[in-house]
Amino acid sequence: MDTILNEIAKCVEFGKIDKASPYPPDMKGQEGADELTKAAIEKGIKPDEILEKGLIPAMELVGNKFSRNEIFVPEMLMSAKAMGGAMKHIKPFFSSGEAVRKGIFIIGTVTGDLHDIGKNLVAMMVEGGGWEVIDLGVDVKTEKFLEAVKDHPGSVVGLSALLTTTMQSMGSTVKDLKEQIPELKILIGGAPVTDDFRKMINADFYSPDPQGAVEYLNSLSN
Ligand code: B1M
Repeated sequence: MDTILNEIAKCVEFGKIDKASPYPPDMKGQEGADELTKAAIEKGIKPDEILEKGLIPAMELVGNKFSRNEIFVPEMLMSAKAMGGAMKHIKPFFSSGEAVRKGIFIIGTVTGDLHDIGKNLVAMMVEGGGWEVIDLGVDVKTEKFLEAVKDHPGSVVGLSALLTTTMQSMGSTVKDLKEQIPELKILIGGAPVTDDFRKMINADFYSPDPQGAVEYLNSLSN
């Protein structure tokens, strides 16, 4: 059983989505995360086990390599896509309650900001870390975050901003959300954002990269 989980983990680590995918070149023609996950489920391996022993450790490896600048955005996107290939077989078990997630993470790019590449990476890594992710997209108004949090009590919010101008809306979103739901945990990130800025706007945590976001969320779920 461990062999197939190791193979799934390897596919995610190196971005092998499915058999048809030519990437990475040295795995061309081999089955990918998609086929192997389907096979693992057919063999009776529990979706939780595939997630915990295959996908999560692989995404952790990817996140750490990215933080150490050993891999870059394109490689990380391929890993996230491979994870997506595996997750499509696992997701139905979450809805049926057979598999459990660590919590709910609501993420969006703040009002006025259309940049979503970094936000999408964070969303995919957090999902790979075992969380349910609700992605509200770009240019998200405070009201939309508020509505989502009210629909999902106990969730954690993530805000991304890429423009110095939209850092202002990040500040007002944090202020408004905290006024309405003081206990809400808010994580922020994005190229111009810093930990000093986080302190200034009273958000709970700043992460410069997706792996830091996953680690923060996991610290909340423990
Ligand atoms: Co824009 N843009 N852009 N742009 N753009 C920047 C950000 C800019 C620095 C370029 C420049 O001038 N050198 C500049 C901002 C300057 C400033 O604010 N001081 C800029 C500008 C000015 C603009 C426009 C105003 C240009 C114009 O129209 N005149 C305009 C604004 C549109 C708007 O948002 N309202 C604009 C538009 C665009 C495009 C639409 C063309 C496109 C976005 C496409 C898309 O996202 N779908 C775009 C792009 C691609 C960029 C650059 C080139 C790349 C951004 C990116 O995706 N980086 C960027 C210049 C640059 O960075 N070289 C630039 C890769 C991504 C993986 O990194 O998003 O930082 P990043 O995410 C990282 C971390 O920050 C972190 O994790 C990720 C992985 O490590 N992270 C989080 C991100 N969110 C997080 C959340 C977390 C935790 C970590 O927790 C919740």
